[in-house]
Amino acid sequence: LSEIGDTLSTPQAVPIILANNDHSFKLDEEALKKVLLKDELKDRYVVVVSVAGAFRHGKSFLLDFFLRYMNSKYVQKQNISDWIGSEDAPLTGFSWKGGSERDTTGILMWSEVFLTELATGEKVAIILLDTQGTWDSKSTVKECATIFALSTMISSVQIYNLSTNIQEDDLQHLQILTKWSGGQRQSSILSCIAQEAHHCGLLSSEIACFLMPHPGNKVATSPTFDGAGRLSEIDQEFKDNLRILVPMLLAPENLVLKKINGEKVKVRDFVQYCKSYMQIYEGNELPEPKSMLVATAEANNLAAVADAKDVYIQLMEDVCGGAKPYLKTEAIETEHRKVKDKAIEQFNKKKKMGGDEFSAMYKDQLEKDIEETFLQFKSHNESKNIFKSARTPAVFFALAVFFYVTSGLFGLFGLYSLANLCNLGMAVAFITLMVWSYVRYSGELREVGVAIDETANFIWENRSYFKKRKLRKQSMYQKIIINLCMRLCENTF
Ligand SMILES: Nc1nc2c(ncn2[C@@H]2O[C@H](COP(=O)(O)OP(=O)(O)OP(=O)(O)O)[C@@H](O)[C@H]2O)c(=O)[nH]1
Ligand SMILES: [Mg+2]
Repeated sequence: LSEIGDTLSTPQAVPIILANNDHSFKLDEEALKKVLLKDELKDRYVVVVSVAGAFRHGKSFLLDFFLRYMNSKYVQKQNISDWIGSEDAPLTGFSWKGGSERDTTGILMWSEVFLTELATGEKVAIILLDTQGTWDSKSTVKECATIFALSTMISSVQIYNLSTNIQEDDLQHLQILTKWSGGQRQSSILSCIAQEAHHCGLLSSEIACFLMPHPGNKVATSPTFDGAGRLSEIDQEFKDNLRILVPMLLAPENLVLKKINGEKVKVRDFVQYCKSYMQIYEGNELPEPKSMLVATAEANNLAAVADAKDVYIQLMEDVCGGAKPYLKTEAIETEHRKVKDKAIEQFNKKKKMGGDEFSAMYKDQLEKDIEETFLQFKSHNESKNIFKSARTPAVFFALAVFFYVTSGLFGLFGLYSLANLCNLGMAVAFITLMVWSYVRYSGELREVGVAIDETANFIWENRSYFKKRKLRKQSMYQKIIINLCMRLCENTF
Protein backbone atom coordinates (compact mmCIF):
# COMPACT_ATOMS: atom_id res chain seq x y z
CA LEU A 1 0.00 0.00 0.00
CA SER A 2 2.73 2.45 0.88
CA GLU A 3 4.30 1.68 -2.46
CA ILE A 4 1.06 2.58 -4.15
CA GLY A 5 0.69 5.66 -1.99
CA ASP A 6 4.14 6.91 -2.86
CA THR A 7 3.86 6.46 -6.57
CA LEU A 8 0.19 7.07 -7.33
CA SER A 9 0.97 10.62 -8.32
CA THR A 10 2.07 9.29 -11.69
CA PRO A 11 -0.89 7.62 -13.41
CA GLN A 12 -0.52 3.86 -13.55
CA ALA A 13 -2.39 0.59 -13.60
CA VAL A 14 -3.25 -0.47 -10.06
CA PRO A 15 -4.08 -4.15 -9.44
CA ILE A 16 -7.37 -4.19 -7.56
CA ILE A 17 -8.14 -7.87 -7.94
CA LEU A 18 -5.08 -9.98 -7.45
CA ALA A 19 -4.63 -13.46 -8.86
CA ASN A 20 -3.23 -15.86 -6.26
CA ASN A 21 -1.11 -18.87 -7.16
CA ASP A 22 -3.87 -21.23 -6.01
CA HIS A 23 -6.20 -19.94 -8.77
CA SER A 24 -8.19 -17.81 -6.36
CA PHE A 25 -8.57 -14.04 -6.37
CA LYS A 26 -8.29 -11.43 -3.71
CA LEU A 27 -9.60 -7.88 -3.62
CA ASP A 28 -6.95 -5.33 -2.71
CA GLU A 29 -9.36 -3.16 -0.80
CA GLU A 30 -6.70 -0.71 0.33
CA ALA A 31 -5.54 -0.09 -3.22
CA LEU A 32 -9.12 0.34 -4.38
CA LYS A 33 -9.83 2.85 -1.63
CA LYS A 34 -6.61 4.68 -2.29
CA VAL A 35 -7.65 5.26 -5.89
CA LEU A 36 -11.34 5.97 -5.32
CA LEU A 37 -12.05 7.32 -1.88
CA LYS A 38 -10.89 10.85 -2.54
CA ASP A 39 -13.06 13.80 -1.62
CA GLU A 40 -13.35 15.00 -5.20
CA LEU A 41 -14.50 11.55 -6.36
CA LYS A 42 -16.61 9.98 -3.62
CA ASP A 43 -19.92 11.59 -4.49
CA ARG A 44 -19.68 11.39 -8.24
CA TYR A 45 -21.65 8.94 -10.29
CA VAL A 46 -19.49 6.26 -11.72
CA VAL A 47 -18.86 5.17 -15.31
CA VAL A 48 -16.84 1.97 -15.45
CA VAL A 49 -15.40 0.84 -18.77
CA SER A 50 -13.74 -2.56 -18.86
CA VAL A 51 -12.20 -4.66 -21.60
CA ALA A 52 -12.51 -8.42 -21.29
CA GLY A 53 -12.09 -11.40 -23.56
CA ALA A 54 -9.67 -14.12 -24.53
CA PHE A 55 -6.01 -13.66 -23.70
CA ARG A 56 -3.48 -12.21 -26.15
CA HIS A 57 -6.08 -10.46 -28.27
CA GLY A 58 -5.03 -6.87 -27.65
CA LYS A 59 -7.18 -5.80 -24.68
CA SER A 60 -4.49 -3.79 -22.93
CA PHE A 61 -3.34 -2.44 -26.29
CA LEU A 62 -6.86 -1.13 -27.00
CA LEU A 63 -7.12 0.38 -23.53
CA ASP A 64 -3.98 2.40 -24.13
CA PHE A 65 -5.78 4.16 -26.95
CA PHE A 66 -8.68 4.79 -24.59
CA LEU A 67 -6.18 6.43 -22.25
CA ARG A 68 -4.92 8.70 -25.01
CA TYR A 69 -8.46 9.81 -25.69
CA MET A 70 -9.25 10.30 -21.99
CA ASN A 71 -6.13 12.41 -21.47
CA SER A 72 -6.80 14.63 -24.40
CA LYS A 73 -10.54 14.97 -23.77
CA TYR A 74 -10.85 15.05 -19.98
CA VAL A 75 -7.45 16.10 -18.68
CA GLN A 76 -6.12 18.50 -21.30
CA LYS A 77 -9.72 19.23 -22.34
CA GLN A 78 -8.75 19.66 -25.96
CA ASN A 79 -11.49 19.52 -28.48
CA ILE A 80 -9.24 18.39 -31.25
CA SER A 81 -10.19 15.43 -33.35
CA ASP A 82 -6.64 14.14 -33.35
CA TRP A 83 -6.51 12.88 -29.80
CA ILE A 84 -4.66 9.81 -31.02
CA GLY A 85 -1.37 11.67 -30.65
CA SER A 86 1.86 12.00 -32.55
CA GLU A 87 3.13 9.25 -34.80
CA ASP A 88 6.30 8.64 -32.84
CA ALA A 89 4.90 8.78 -29.29
CA PRO A 90 5.24 5.39 -27.58
CA LEU A 91 2.01 3.61 -26.74
CA THR A 92 2.05 3.48 -22.95
CA GLY A 93 -0.45 2.95 -20.17
CA PHE A 94 -1.70 -0.52 -19.31
CA SER A 95 1.08 -3.00 -19.87
CA TRP A 96 0.79 -4.80 -23.18
CA LYS A 97 3.18 -6.96 -25.08
CA GLY A 98 3.53 -9.27 -28.01
CA GLY A 99 4.17 -12.98 -27.93
CA SER A 100 2.13 -15.90 -26.68
CA GLU A 101 2.61 -15.63 -22.91
CA ARG A 102 -0.29 -14.11 -21.00
CA ASP A 103 0.41 -10.65 -19.68
CA THR A 104 -2.38 -9.14 -17.61
CA THR A 105 -3.54 -10.98 -14.49
CA GLY A 106 -6.44 -10.19 -12.16
CA ILE A 107 -8.19 -6.88 -12.72
CA LEU A 108 -6.33 -3.58 -13.01
CA MET A 109 -7.73 -0.11 -12.53
CA TRP A 110 -6.19 3.00 -14.04
CA SER A 111 -5.17 5.15 -11.07
CA GLU A 112 -6.24 8.35 -12.75
CA VAL A 113 -10.01 8.59 -12.57
CA PHE A 114 -11.27 10.98 -15.25
CA LEU A 115 -13.78 13.63 -14.32
CA THR A 116 -16.47 15.26 -16.37
CA GLU A 117 -19.95 16.70 -16.22
CA LEU A 118 -22.74 15.30 -18.34
CA ALA A 119 -25.19 17.44 -20.29
CA THR A 120 -27.68 16.66 -17.51
CA GLY A 121 -25.39 18.38 -15.01
CA GLU A 122 -24.47 15.12 -13.32
CA LYS A 123 -20.88 14.99 -12.18
CA VAL A 124 -19.25 11.71 -13.11
CA ALA A 125 -16.03 9.80 -12.56
CA ILE A 126 -14.80 7.52 -15.32
CA ILE A 127 -12.87 4.41 -14.39
CA LEU A 128 -10.98 2.20 -16.84
CA LEU A 129 -10.42 -1.48 -16.09
CA ASP A 130 -8.14 -4.01 -17.73
CA THR A 131 -8.80 -7.69 -17.11
CA GLN A 132 -6.99 -10.97 -17.22
CA GLY A 133 -7.51 -12.73 -20.53
CA THR A 134 -9.57 -15.89 -20.56
CA TRP A 135 -8.69 -19.36 -21.81
CA ASP A 136 -4.93 -19.20 -21.44
CA SER A 137 -3.12 -22.42 -20.55
CA LYS A 138 -2.59 -21.51 -16.87
CA SER A 139 -6.08 -20.48 -15.82
CA THR A 140 -8.89 -22.76 -14.72
CA VAL A 141 -12.43 -22.43 -16.02
CA LYS A 142 -13.44 -21.07 -12.65
CA GLU A 143 -10.76 -18.41 -12.82
CA CYS A 144 -11.91 -17.30 -16.25
CA ALA A 145 -15.55 -17.27 -15.24
CA THR A 146 -14.76 -15.34 -12.06
CA ILE A 147 -12.83 -12.56 -13.78
CA PHE A 148 -15.37 -12.33 -16.52
CA ALA A 149 -18.36 -12.28 -14.17
CA LEU A 150 -16.71 -9.80 -11.80
CA SER A 151 -15.75 -7.39 -14.53
CA THR A 152 -19.24 -7.67 -15.98
CA MET A 153 -20.86 -6.95 -12.65
CA ILE A 154 -18.77 -3.94 -11.78
CA SER A 155 -18.68 -2.21 -15.16
CA SER A 156 -21.25 -0.08 -16.93
CA VAL A 157 -19.72 -0.69 -20.34
CA GLN A 158 -17.94 -3.90 -21.06
CA ILE A 159 -16.01 -4.38 -24.24
CA TYR A 160 -15.75 -8.00 -25.19
CA ASN A 161 -12.62 -8.14 -27.27
CA LEU A 162 -12.10 -11.00 -29.65
CA SER A 163 -10.27 -11.55 -32.87
CA THR A 164 -10.84 -13.55 -36.02
CA ASN A 165 -13.75 -15.97 -35.91
CA ILE A 166 -16.27 -16.13 -33.10
CA GLN A 167 -15.79 -19.38 -31.20
CA GLU A 168 -18.07 -21.43 -28.97
CA ASP A 169 -16.41 -20.11 -25.80
CA ASP A 170 -16.87 -16.56 -27.07
CA LEU A 171 -20.56 -17.25 -27.25
CA GLN A 172 -20.60 -18.77 -23.78
CA HIS A 173 -19.19 -15.53 -22.50
CA LEU A 174 -21.39 -13.34 -24.58
CA GLN A 175 -24.34 -15.22 -23.21
CA ILE A 176 -23.79 -13.45 -19.91
CA LEU A 177 -24.30 -10.15 -21.60
CA THR A 178 -27.12 -11.04 -23.88
CA LYS A 179 -29.04 -13.84 -22.18
CA TRP A 180 -28.32 -15.59 -25.43
CA SER A 181 -30.34 -18.73 -25.49
CA GLY A 182 -30.19 -21.75 -27.71
CA GLY A 183 -28.07 -24.84 -27.75
CA GLN A 184 -27.80 -27.13 -24.76
CA ARG A 185 -24.07 -27.19 -24.45
CA GLN A 186 -23.46 -23.86 -22.85
CA SER A 187 -22.24 -23.89 -19.35
CA SER A 188 -25.19 -23.92 -17.00
CA ILE A 189 -23.24 -21.94 -14.43
CA LEU A 190 -22.70 -19.06 -16.79
CA SER A 191 -26.32 -19.03 -17.79
CA CYS A 192 -27.40 -18.98 -14.12
CA ILE A 193 -25.10 -16.05 -13.48
CA ALA A 194 -26.47 -14.27 -16.51
CA GLN A 195 -30.05 -14.74 -15.39
CA GLU A 196 -29.31 -13.60 -11.91
CA ALA A 197 -27.28 -10.64 -13.09
CA HIS A 198 -30.24 -9.53 -15.14
CA HIS A 199 -32.46 -10.08 -12.17
CA CYS A 200 -30.26 -7.84 -10.03
CA GLY A 201 -30.47 -5.12 -12.65
CA LEU A 202 -26.74 -5.42 -13.15
CA LEU A 203 -26.72 -5.72 -16.87
CA SER A 204 -28.16 -3.42 -19.40
CA SER A 205 -29.43 -4.94 -22.57
CA GLU A 206 -27.82 -2.47 -24.93
CA ILE A 207 -25.35 -4.27 -27.11
CA ALA A 208 -23.30 -3.04 -30.01
CA CYS A 209 -20.66 -4.57 -32.18
CA PHE A 210 -17.67 -2.93 -33.79
CA LEU A 211 -15.36 -4.54 -36.28
CA MET A 212 -11.79 -3.32 -36.20
CA PRO A 213 -9.40 -3.98 -39.06
CA HIS A 214 -6.03 -5.68 -38.53
CA PRO A 215 -3.48 -3.34 -36.89
CA GLY A 216 -0.75 -4.49 -39.23
CA ASN A 217 1.88 -7.15 -39.02
CA LYS A 218 4.46 -5.01 -37.26
CA VAL A 219 2.19 -4.79 -34.24
CA ALA A 220 0.53 -8.15 -34.30
CA THR A 221 3.42 -10.46 -34.98
CA SER A 222 6.60 -8.90 -33.66
CA PRO A 223 7.23 -10.00 -30.07
CA THR A 224 9.59 -7.06 -29.67
CA PHE A 225 6.97 -4.50 -30.54
CA ASP A 226 6.08 -3.70 -26.99
CA GLY A 227 5.75 -0.72 -24.67
CA ALA A 228 7.73 1.61 -26.91
CA GLY A 229 5.72 0.74 -30.02
CA ARG A 230 5.12 3.72 -32.24
CA LEU A 231 1.88 4.81 -33.78
CA SER A 232 3.65 5.07 -37.13
CA GLU A 233 4.03 1.29 -37.11
CA ILE A 234 0.29 0.69 -36.92
CA ASP A 235 -1.79 0.44 -40.09
CA GLN A 236 -3.61 3.62 -41.05
CA GLU A 237 -6.94 1.83 -41.39
CA PHE A 238 -6.73 0.60 -37.80
CA LYS A 239 -6.06 4.13 -36.58
CA ASP A 240 -8.92 5.55 -38.67
CA ASN A 241 -11.30 3.10 -37.08
CA LEU A 242 -10.00 3.84 -33.59
CA ARG A 243 -11.01 7.46 -34.24
CA ILE A 244 -14.55 6.21 -34.71
CA LEU A 245 -14.68 3.51 -32.03
CA VAL A 246 -13.12 5.29 -29.06
CA PRO A 247 -15.36 8.40 -29.03
CA MET A 248 -18.34 6.07 -29.53
CA LEU A 249 -17.55 4.62 -26.12
CA LEU A 250 -15.96 7.50 -24.24
CA ALA A 251 -17.25 10.81 -25.56
CA PRO A 252 -19.23 12.65 -22.85
CA GLU A 253 -22.52 12.21 -24.71
CA ASN A 254 -21.96 8.45 -24.98
CA LEU A 255 -20.92 7.66 -21.42
CA VAL A 256 -23.07 5.10 -19.62
CA LEU A 257 -23.56 5.52 -15.89
CA LYS A 258 -23.29 2.40 -13.77
CA LYS A 259 -26.72 1.48 -12.49
CA ILE A 260 -27.72 -1.27 -10.10
CA ASN A 261 -31.38 -2.01 -9.56
CA GLY A 262 -32.18 1.08 -11.60
CA GLU A 263 -30.23 3.38 -9.26
CA LYS A 264 -27.14 5.27 -10.31
CA VAL A 265 -24.08 4.16 -8.37
CA LYS A 266 -21.77 6.66 -6.69
CA VAL A 267 -18.03 6.08 -6.45
CA ARG A 268 -18.15 5.21 -2.77
CA ASP A 269 -21.04 2.77 -3.30
CA PHE A 270 -18.98 1.24 -6.06
CA VAL A 271 -16.28 0.37 -3.53
CA GLN A 272 -18.94 -1.35 -1.44
CA TYR A 273 -20.22 -3.34 -4.41
CA CYS A 274 -16.71 -4.47 -5.29
CA LYS A 275 -16.24 -5.72 -1.73
CA SER A 276 -19.55 -7.56 -1.60
CA TYR A 277 -19.13 -9.18 -5.03
CA MET A 278 -15.60 -10.23 -4.32
CA GLN A 279 -16.71 -11.97 -1.13
CA ILE A 280 -18.90 -14.37 -3.05
CA TYR A 281 -16.04 -15.40 -5.31
CA GLU A 282 -13.60 -16.01 -2.51
CA GLY A 283 -14.77 -19.58 -1.85
CA ASN A 284 -13.64 -22.58 -3.84
CA GLU A 285 -16.91 -23.09 -5.65
CA LEU A 286 -18.42 -20.91 -8.29
CA PRO A 287 -21.06 -18.88 -6.53
CA GLU A 288 -24.67 -19.88 -6.38
CA PRO A 289 -26.79 -17.42 -8.30
CA LYS A 290 -28.62 -16.73 -5.05
CA SER A 291 -25.48 -15.48 -3.38
CA MET A 292 -25.04 -12.93 -6.14
CA LEU A 293 -28.47 -11.60 -5.46
CA VAL A 294 -27.75 -11.48 -1.74
CA ALA A 295 -24.41 -9.74 -2.33
CA THR A 296 -26.08 -7.12 -4.49
CA ALA A 297 -28.82 -6.60 -1.94
CA GLU A 298 -26.22 -6.37 0.82
CA ALA A 299 -24.09 -3.82 -1.00
CA ASN A 300 -27.22 -1.97 -1.95
CA ASN A 301 -28.41 -1.73 1.65
CA LEU A 302 -24.94 -0.81 2.90
CA ALA A 303 -24.83 1.98 0.34
CA ALA A 304 -28.19 3.23 1.65
CA VAL A 305 -26.79 3.11 5.21
CA ALA A 306 -23.72 5.10 4.16
CA ASP A 307 -25.91 7.64 2.39
CA ALA A 308 -28.20 8.10 5.39
CA LYS A 309 -25.24 8.36 7.75
CA ASP A 310 -23.82 11.06 5.51
CA VAL A 311 -27.08 12.99 5.77
CA TYR A 312 -26.84 12.71 9.55
CA ILE A 313 -23.21 13.85 9.69
CA GLN A 314 -23.81 16.72 7.26
CA LEU A 315 -26.81 18.08 9.17
CA MET A 316 -25.13 17.64 12.56
CA GLU A 317 -22.01 19.41 11.25
CA ASP A 318 -24.24 22.35 10.38
CA VAL A 319 -25.56 22.40 13.94
CA CYS A 320 -22.50 21.64 16.04
CA GLY A 321 -19.58 20.92 13.71
CA GLY A 322 -15.99 22.16 14.01
CA ALA A 323 -16.24 25.94 14.19
CA LYS A 324 -19.81 26.09 15.51
CA PRO A 325 -20.13 27.43 19.08
CA TYR A 326 -21.01 25.30 22.09
CA LEU A 327 -24.59 24.05 22.25
CA LYS A 328 -26.48 23.28 25.47
CA THR A 329 -26.80 19.56 26.17
CA GLU A 330 -30.60 19.53 25.83
CA ALA A 331 -30.38 21.49 22.57
CA ILE A 332 -27.86 19.12 21.00
CA GLU A 333 -29.99 16.15 22.05
CA THR A 334 -33.10 17.65 20.44
CA GLU A 335 -31.15 18.38 17.25
CA HIS A 336 -29.79 14.84 17.25
CA ARG A 337 -33.29 13.36 17.40
CA LYS A 338 -34.53 15.60 14.59
CA VAL A 339 -31.54 14.92 12.35
CA LYS A 340 -31.62 11.19 13.10
CA ASP A 341 -35.25 11.08 11.97
CA LYS A 342 -34.26 12.76 8.73
CA ALA A 343 -31.43 10.29 8.16
CA ILE A 344 -33.72 7.31 8.81
CA GLU A 345 -36.26 8.82 6.44
CA GLN A 346 -33.52 9.07 3.80
CA PHE A 347 -32.72 5.38 4.34
CA ASN A 348 -36.38 4.42 4.07
CA LYS A 349 -36.85 6.49 0.94
CA LYS A 350 -33.97 4.89 -0.91
CA LYS A 351 -34.92 2.05 -3.22
CA LYS A 352 -33.41 -1.07 -1.72
CA MET A 353 -33.20 -4.72 -2.63
CA GLY A 354 -33.84 -7.81 -0.54
CA GLY A 355 -37.18 -6.89 1.04
CA ASP A 356 -38.17 -5.09 4.23
CA GLU A 357 -37.01 -7.78 6.61
CA PHE A 358 -33.55 -7.76 5.07
CA SER A 359 -33.41 -3.96 5.19
CA ALA A 360 -34.53 -3.90 8.84
CA MET A 361 -31.15 -5.40 9.78
CA TYR A 362 -29.35 -2.55 8.08
CA LYS A 363 -31.69 0.01 9.60
CA ASP A 364 -30.70 -1.28 13.03
CA GLN A 365 -27.07 -0.95 12.07
CA LEU A 366 -27.70 2.59 10.83
CA GLU A 367 -29.32 3.55 14.14
CA LYS A 368 -26.38 2.11 16.04
CA ASP A 369 -23.89 3.94 13.82
CA ILE A 370 -25.78 7.19 14.25
CA GLU A 371 -25.84 6.85 18.04
CA GLU A 372 -22.09 6.22 18.06
CA THR A 373 -21.48 9.22 15.85
CA PHE A 374 -23.71 11.28 18.11
CA LEU A 375 -21.51 10.45 21.10
CA GLN A 376 -18.56 11.85 19.18
CA PHE A 377 -20.45 15.01 18.29
CA LYS A 378 -21.55 15.33 21.87
CA SER A 379 -18.10 15.01 23.37
CA HIS A 380 -16.71 17.39 20.78
CA ASN A 381 -19.45 19.84 21.73
CA GLU A 382 -18.64 19.45 25.43
CA SER A 383 -14.99 20.18 24.79
CA LYS A 384 -16.01 23.53 23.31
CA ASN A 385 -17.49 24.58 26.64
CA ILE A 386 -14.56 26.34 28.28
CA PHE A 387 -16.51 26.49 31.51
CA LYS A 388 -16.87 22.75 31.53
CA SER A 389 -13.19 22.22 30.89
CA ALA A 390 -12.47 24.60 33.74
CA ARG A 391 -14.88 22.67 35.93
CA THR A 392 -12.37 20.41 37.66
CA PRO A 393 -10.01 23.17 38.89
CA ALA A 394 -13.05 25.31 39.81
CA VAL A 395 -14.63 22.58 41.91
CA PHE A 396 -11.44 21.73 43.78
CA PHE A 397 -10.51 25.34 44.25
CA ALA A 398 -13.97 26.07 45.63
CA LEU A 399 -13.66 23.04 47.91
CA ALA A 400 -10.34 24.34 49.23
CA VAL A 401 -11.85 27.78 49.87
CA PHE A 402 -14.81 26.12 51.55
CA PHE A 403 -12.56 24.08 53.85
CA TYR A 404 -10.41 27.13 54.55
CA VAL A 405 -13.39 29.23 55.65
CA THR A 406 -15.02 26.43 57.70
CA SER A 407 -11.72 25.59 59.36
CA GLY A 408 -11.38 29.27 60.33
CA LEU A 409 -14.90 29.27 61.75
CA PHE A 410 -14.34 26.07 63.74
CA GLY A 411 -11.09 27.58 65.07
CA LEU A 412 -13.02 30.67 66.11
CA PHE A 413 -15.35 28.54 68.24
CA GLY A 414 -12.48 26.47 69.66
CA LEU A 415 -13.43 23.29 67.77
CA TYR A 416 -9.82 22.56 66.83
CA SER A 417 -10.17 18.91 65.89
CA LEU A 418 -12.91 19.82 63.40
CA ALA A 419 -10.81 22.75 62.20
CA ASN A 420 -7.86 20.38 61.61
CA LEU A 421 -10.11 18.03 59.70
CA CYS A 422 -11.11 20.91 57.47
CA ASN A 423 -7.44 21.84 56.99
CA LEU A 424 -6.81 18.28 55.92
CA GLY A 425 -9.71 18.58 53.46
CA MET A 426 -8.18 21.77 52.12
CA ALA A 427 -4.79 20.11 51.71
CA VAL A 428 -6.40 17.17 49.88
CA ALA A 429 -8.24 19.58 47.58
CA PHE A 430 -5.01 21.44 46.75
CA ILE A 431 -3.00 18.27 46.23
CA THR A 432 -5.72 16.97 43.91
CA LEU A 433 -5.56 20.24 42.04
CA MET A 434 -1.79 19.93 41.66
CA VAL A 435 -1.97 16.31 40.53
CA TRP A 436 -4.67 17.27 38.02
CA SER A 437 -2.51 20.13 36.68
CA TYR A 438 0.45 17.78 36.38
CA VAL A 439 -1.65 15.21 34.48
CA ARG A 440 -2.98 17.89 32.13
CA TYR A 441 0.45 19.35 31.56
CA SER A 442 2.46 16.16 31.17
CA GLY A 443 -0.16 13.90 29.61
CA GLU A 444 0.94 11.10 31.97
CA LEU A 445 -1.21 9.20 34.54
CA ARG A 446 -4.26 9.87 32.43
CA GLU A 447 -6.47 7.44 34.36
CA VAL A 448 -5.84 9.49 37.50
CA GLY A 449 -6.84 12.61 35.57
CA VAL A 450 -10.04 10.92 34.41
CA ALA A 451 -10.85 9.87 38.00
CA ILE A 452 -10.34 13.43 39.24
CA ASP A 453 -12.52 14.86 36.44
CA GLU A 454 -15.22 12.34 37.27
CA THR A 455 -15.13 13.25 40.96
CA ALA A 456 -15.37 16.93 40.07
CA ASN A 457 -18.30 16.20 37.75
CA PHE A 458 -20.00 14.19 40.48
CA ILE A 459 -19.61 17.01 42.99
CA TRP A 460 -20.78 19.53 40.41
CA GLU A 461 -23.82 17.56 39.39
CA ASN A 462 -24.84 16.99 42.99
CA ARG A 463 -24.35 20.58 44.06
CA SER A 464 -28.08 21.30 43.72
CA TYR A 465 -28.68 18.35 46.06
CA PHE A 466 -26.55 20.04 48.70
CA LYS A 467 -28.24 23.28 47.93
CA LYS A 468 -31.82 22.08 48.21
CA ARG A 469 -31.77 19.27 50.74
CA LYS A 470 -28.86 19.66 53.06
CA LEU A 471 -29.00 23.40 53.44
CA ARG A 472 -32.24 23.23 55.39
CA LYS A 473 -30.49 21.31 58.13
CA GLN A 474 -27.43 23.58 58.29
CA SER A 475 -26.82 26.48 60.58
CA MET A 476 -27.19 29.94 59.12
CA TYR A 477 -23.40 30.40 58.92
CA GLN A 478 -22.93 27.12 57.17
CA LYS A 479 -25.67 28.05 54.77
CA ILE A 480 -23.90 31.33 54.04
CA ILE A 481 -20.54 29.61 53.53
CA ILE A 482 -21.93 26.86 51.32
CA ASN A 483 -23.88 29.41 49.37
CA LEU A 484 -20.77 31.52 48.95
CA CYS A 485 -18.85 28.53 47.65
CA MET A 486 -21.65 27.61 45.29
CA ARG A 487 -21.80 31.16 44.00
CA LEU A 488 -18.06 31.16 43.60
CA CYS A 489 -18.27 28.00 41.57
CA GLU A 490 -21.20 29.05 39.47
CA ASN A 491 -20.37 32.68 38.80
CA THR A 492 -16.64 32.62 38.54
CA PHE A 493 -16.41 29.54 36.39
N1 LIG B 1 -4.13 -9.45 -34.73
C1 LIG B 1 -4.28 -8.43 -33.89
N2 LIG B 1 -3.36 -8.24 -32.94
C2 LIG B 1 -3.51 -7.19 -32.09
C3 LIG B 1 -4.65 -6.33 -32.13
N3 LIG B 1 -4.53 -5.42 -31.15
C4 LIG B 1 -3.37 -5.71 -30.51
N4 LIG B 1 -2.76 -6.75 -31.07
C5 LIG B 1 -1.50 -7.37 -30.67
O1 LIG B 1 -1.80 -8.40 -29.72
C6 LIG B 1 -0.69 -8.60 -28.82
C7 LIG B 1 -1.18 -8.68 -27.40
O2 LIG B 1 -1.63 -7.42 -26.96
P1 LIG B 1 -2.06 -7.17 -25.45
O3 LIG B 1 -2.74 -5.87 -25.44
O4 LIG B 1 -0.93 -7.40 -24.52
O5 LIG B 1 -3.12 -8.37 -25.32
P2 LIG B 1 -4.05 -8.74 -24.08
O6 LIG B 1 -5.36 -9.19 -24.61
O7 LIG B 1 -4.07 -7.64 -23.10
O8 LIG B 1 -3.26 -10.00 -23.50
P3 LIG B 1 -3.32 -10.62 -22.00
O9 LIG B 1 -3.11 -9.49 -21.06
O10 LIG B 1 -2.20 -11.62 -21.99
O11 LIG B 1 -4.65 -11.24 -21.88
C8 LIG B 1 0.25 -7.45 -29.09
O12 LIG B 1 1.35 -7.89 -29.85
C9 LIG B 1 -0.56 -6.48 -29.90
O13 LIG B 1 0.24 -5.74 -30.77
C10 LIG B 1 -5.63 -6.58 -33.16
O14 LIG B 1 -6.62 -5.89 -33.29
N5 LIG B 1 -5.38 -7.65 -34.00
MG1 LIG C 1 -3.45 -7.47 -21.16
